[in-house]
Amino acid sequence: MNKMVSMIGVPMDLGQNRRGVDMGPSAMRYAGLVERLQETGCSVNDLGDIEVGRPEALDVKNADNLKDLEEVVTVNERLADTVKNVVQAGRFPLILGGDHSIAIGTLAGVAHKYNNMGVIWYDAHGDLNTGATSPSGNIHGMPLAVSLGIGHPSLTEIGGYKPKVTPDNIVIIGARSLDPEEREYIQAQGVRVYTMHEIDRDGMAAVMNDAIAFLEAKTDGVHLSLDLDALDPQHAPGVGTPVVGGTTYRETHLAMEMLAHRQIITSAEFVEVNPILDVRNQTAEAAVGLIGSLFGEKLL
Ligand code: NNH
Ligand code: MN
Ligand code: MN
Ligand code: MN
Repeated sequence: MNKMVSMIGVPMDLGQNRRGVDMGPSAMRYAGLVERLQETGCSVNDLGDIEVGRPEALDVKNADNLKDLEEVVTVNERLADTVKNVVQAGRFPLILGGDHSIAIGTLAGVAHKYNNMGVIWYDAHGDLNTGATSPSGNIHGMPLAVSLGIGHPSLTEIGGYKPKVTPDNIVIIGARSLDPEEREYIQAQGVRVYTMHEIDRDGMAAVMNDAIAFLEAKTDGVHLSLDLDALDPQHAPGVGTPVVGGTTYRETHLAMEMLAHRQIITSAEFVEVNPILDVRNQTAEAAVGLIGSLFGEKLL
């Protein structure tokens, strides 16, 4: 694992309805993220936050069932640029959200470096919608589709190229809320999905062994996109779209510890932390603990 970390906050809340997720980056910093990383031997460069327009100041539009498309594009172009520079400098990009629409910019910034970028999408949801299939018009339900080159051109072309990833190089872990067209896409493309069923049945260790072996064999870099709503709301209540029946705190730590052990992650983002909906910053604290495990923090 590359321990030269450049941290980027993205206080984005335009990709979904509920305000508050824009405070995610500060909540994670407040929960001691930098110190935690330093304790695990990382050299941390906090680049601060990407500028995001205030909803009150924006002329909010919903054309093509894509809420706030223009500003989401602008922010993601900025993020893609910043992440690209971090990658080119040989450092590890760690992105703090913000809603999950920021994965569009992160992947745009990271994937140009790799020929076969792998992605682990750790999420209760598939995020495979487009304006045409989305039940909500919220762009945070679309970033994986966009990164696969599907959706509105102003999103898929962010960073100046597409696609960022291919369907055979992604794994989704923790899914339990997939929309009908997301299921169709997954089945048609044969996307590897470990739903909560596989996690319950085989255990997180078996699922992670399988996912890591699969990606290790065919990719030259792996991005971890971790949506805190993958965790059960008992363990991560501070998210905008909680779904019961999620992974536990320990299961998710185990997943991070196995990723640390196998050294396959080359970039990561932790998204959807919403302090307004949280209980005493518990979700941000969980995220910080998980990041510690990802960077090799040991229990003994
Ligand atoms: N699938 C729903 C949608 O597209 C919900 C997405 N919500 C998320 N995704 N939090 O991770 O609107
Ligand atoms: Mn998500
Ligand atoms: Mn590439
Ligand atoms: Mn989600």
